[in-house]
Amino acid sequence: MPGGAAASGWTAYTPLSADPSYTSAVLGQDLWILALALEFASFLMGGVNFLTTPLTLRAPGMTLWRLPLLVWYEASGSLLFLLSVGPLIAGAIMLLLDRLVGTGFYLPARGGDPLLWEHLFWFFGHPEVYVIALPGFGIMLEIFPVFARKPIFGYRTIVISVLTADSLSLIVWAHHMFVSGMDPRLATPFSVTTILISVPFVIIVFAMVATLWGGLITLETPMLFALGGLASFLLGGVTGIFLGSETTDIYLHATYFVVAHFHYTMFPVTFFAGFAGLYYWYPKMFGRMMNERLGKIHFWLTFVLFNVVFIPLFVVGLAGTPRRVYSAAAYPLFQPLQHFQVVATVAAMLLLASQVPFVVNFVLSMVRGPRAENNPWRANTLEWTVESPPRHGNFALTPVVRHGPYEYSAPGSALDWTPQDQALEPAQAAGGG
Ligand SMILES: [Cu+2]
Repeated sequence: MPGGAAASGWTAYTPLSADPSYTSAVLGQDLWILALALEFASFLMGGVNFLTTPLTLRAPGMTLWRLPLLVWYEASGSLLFLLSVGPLIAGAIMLLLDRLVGTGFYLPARGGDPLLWEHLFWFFGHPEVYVIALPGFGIMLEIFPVFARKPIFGYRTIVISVLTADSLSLIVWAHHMFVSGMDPRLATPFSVTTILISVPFVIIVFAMVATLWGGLITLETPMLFALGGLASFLLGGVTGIFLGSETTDIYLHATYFVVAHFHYTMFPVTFFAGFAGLYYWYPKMFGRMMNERLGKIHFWLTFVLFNVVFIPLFVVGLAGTPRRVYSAAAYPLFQPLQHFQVVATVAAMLLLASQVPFVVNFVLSMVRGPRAENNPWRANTLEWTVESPPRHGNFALTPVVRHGPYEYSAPGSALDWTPQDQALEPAQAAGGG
């Protein structure tokens, strides 16, 4: 029975991962590839669920243009996953066939092309970044209007922008391959599409800032995390332009600059937006409020330490420090930059430690937190019209939706919010208040 762990890195680049002389005896590599194919096939089924539910099971009156933006962003992320994951699953099966059956999709000796795997991998890999990011953006888009007490700026534009980003993200993948050895003439069109894709994201960020502009902003913990996520993501977006342009990428590609850029895009949309969502919906999930003081301590430590970890990595990357160093022999060359690495390393450990206030807050608030009202943030979306936590089946009666989710501070109304299942007429809203 052959043994051994998978040993071709997280990208499993061919020809190494397909080469029988190197890995034919490594069962772990076969299992790794099989697990990849199965895992993504199961994600696919989850994605179908996230897409079909908002398309087929909306409440009466909930037109597509009245959907909360989180739902739009979840659905468009799922759609993108659906469109991009097929080639990866097929590519993984082809890789297994090369290893086990003796086909030659990726092996030059058998007439194959190792770059094919990189194309299939990144045709999925770039959209996948958005599949991860879009729900995080959706959370921020839910939170900003609530804590600025303003309608969202440019609802339809925000939706159209995300669908545009979805489409464009299917034709940018080779920006991960500028130094792979592909035909350099191919780099230019992929640079152009990559720079183009920043346009819909700039529009989305503009809409977020315009929503905040002039609002009655309050800085509760969910809002702090959403704002911190937006601010950090900007740095990730801007540095992406350097990497999307093939001329600068050739220098930066194999350096720590990419590590820093990647974390400035992914950390904000997963951690900052994820925490924003947890703090925001915690009262609905558990019927109790989290502690604001601990939440704020958690936010500021996370925000400051995150930047202390990753800003130094931009510096060492610009200076040329390679990522993926396999031999200690390369390190003396970069000795003068070591203090940046030390700062980043210590900050990374402190960043982990600074999650303790969150864990304490999350667990203790379940038993000790003050009881949450149905709608502690005075939000419009339907989940806030039911008890906290919701009963089985969520709604006693199916709600009828009467307007969009972000109608805050409507002129002439006494309250500055109107839940989606209540009519918007100012007189009626004033009477109800
Ligand atoms: Cu990409």
